Amino acid sequence: MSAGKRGALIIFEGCDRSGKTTQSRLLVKHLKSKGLSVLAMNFPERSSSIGQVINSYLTNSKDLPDEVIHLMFSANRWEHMNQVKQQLLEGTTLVVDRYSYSGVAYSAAKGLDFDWCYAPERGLLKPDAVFYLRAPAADDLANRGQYGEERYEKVEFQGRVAKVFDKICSKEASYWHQLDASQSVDDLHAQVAGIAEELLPKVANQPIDKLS
Ligand code: Z5A
Ligand code: MG
Repeated sequence: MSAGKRGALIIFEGCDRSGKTTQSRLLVKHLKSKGLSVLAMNFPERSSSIGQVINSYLTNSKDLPDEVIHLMFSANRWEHMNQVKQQLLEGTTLVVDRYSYSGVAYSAAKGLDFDWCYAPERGLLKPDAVFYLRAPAADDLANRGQYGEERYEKVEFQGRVAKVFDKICSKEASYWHQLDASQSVDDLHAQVAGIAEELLPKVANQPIDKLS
């Protein structure tokens, strides 16, 4: 990539088992095969000290008030933002498995106020594209591998999470791409790859924006 051109910040969002990890890995592989500089990331990033607390919470070995775990998920993104910005400016595209929208969707689904949930996300880097893998019905994904092992993986709760994602998707329609998660892995990947390939040259000379 020539000097001064930045990479893109690409996010995968959606309910549990919607295929985010599968699709983000495929996209990284695809972009690498085109000779592009690309890195995978995921949130929560469980290796930091904050990430380890989040991991204990998710695996049900630790309990925390809803507000506290919400702010920890957000802090986990903030602690990585300088590194993310640096990588983008160096021309590396980042493909990120979950971001601020998961933070808002899961906490608002528990009953916390939507605007309160969004507030600590403001100022984080704004994605260039969000791929929202959306299941047509809340129980469509319940028969996929390992469903139900972590704290939030219950059909009724996932339905509420999906409603919050839908609300954000309609508000942020300019850079959100809603895709039907019940399609085959290959069909989804073809759509994602097509959109990402168009996106990269478009954003290369644009400033990096912040969530507002
Ligand atoms: N959380 C939060 O509360 N606040 C925050 O700020 C953030 C997260 C960032 C852990 O996240 C939890 O943290 C999560 C939200 C909360 N809730 N829970 N529980 P995580 O990202 O670590 O969750 P995960 O364990 O990676 O699972 P996942 O993300 O739910 O799954 P996925 O990545 O979307 O799906 P997958 O692993 O790619 O696929 C799941 C299975 O389906 C697997 O067997 C695949 O082979 C299969 N699959 C994938 N695609 C397809 C298609 N197209 N057809 C059929 N089968 C498929
Ligand atoms: Mg995943």
